[in-house]
Amino acid sequence: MTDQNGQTAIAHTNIAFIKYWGKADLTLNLPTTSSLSLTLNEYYTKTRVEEADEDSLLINDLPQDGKRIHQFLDVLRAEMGDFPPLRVISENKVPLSAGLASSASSFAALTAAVAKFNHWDLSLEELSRLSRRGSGSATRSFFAGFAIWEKGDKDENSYAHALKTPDLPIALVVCKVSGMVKKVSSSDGMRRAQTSPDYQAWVDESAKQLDEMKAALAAADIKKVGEIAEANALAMHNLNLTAEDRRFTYLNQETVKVLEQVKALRKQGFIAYATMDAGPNVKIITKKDQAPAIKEHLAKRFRKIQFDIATAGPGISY
Ligand code: 2P0
Repeated sequence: MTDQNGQTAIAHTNIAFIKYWGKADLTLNLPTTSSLSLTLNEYYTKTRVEEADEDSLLINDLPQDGKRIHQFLDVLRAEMGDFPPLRVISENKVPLSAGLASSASSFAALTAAVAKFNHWDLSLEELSRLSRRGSGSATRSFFAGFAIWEKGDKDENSYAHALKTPDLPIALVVCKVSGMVKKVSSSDGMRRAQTSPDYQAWVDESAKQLDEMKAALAAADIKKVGEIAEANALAMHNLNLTAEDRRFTYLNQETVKVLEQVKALRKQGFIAYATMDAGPNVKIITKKDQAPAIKEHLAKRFRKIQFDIATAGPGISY
């Protein structure tokens, strides 16, 4: 939506099936691995930018410390040319900072809104590249369905693109284990994970898993997609537990109980594979027609956990 004073963009969040968990360059925010994600229909950020006296940030009507946004806007000014101070007004339909990657949709929407506001004529890949400096996972939120963030080795070649796949009846059962704000930021978590003796092995394995994942998606083999995603995620969380520089975990006892049920569901013949991000929530990869039964199975056993069913979502819109 464009009007005389501002510009609005909507970006949906994404869940990585092959994770980004480590940085090769802190300033440019280059990752150690390429990553692959599914954009989700149910969670998104709507961001409006307006000319103002100074850069500021409002999320769901609450004023925020806008330091990270201000720094990112300054990166955009340095890269693309100066523009006036902006008031950033964000409406977030993503549970904040609990491992549902609100920074992905936030920085994607912000990058797109700023670009439109300034009449920059950029491709989705160019927008993706710019958004990386705000948050790595944002690179993948410009595209509908599956996206791959190619790690690259310099500023120019580290961005995401859409991955064409056959029409997959894939769904996620999102288990909101805890709405608590995470104690270890993603950036700090990655830095610590990179001190694990297992880190290089995870990087090497991730490249193989990405190739296998592409093949599984091309074959529309949701079971295989789930198997690879779960192995990649569990290995990522193992890095946190084996960090030399202060081991930690985002997972809690409820997470572990849900993981145990995911295994039980598989024994019953369901397609059900888990992935977790920088928080205790579990996202269960399954087929659309199995998602309601999985949700029901879990809802009976975990009265305090909220469950959602999420499906593939659209790319950026204005
Ligand atoms: C991902 N996560 O691939 C991984 C898996 C969380 C776990 O990307 O430091 O907020 O802003 O580039 O993108 C979350 O990290 O990190 C994330 P920064 P970001 O989705």
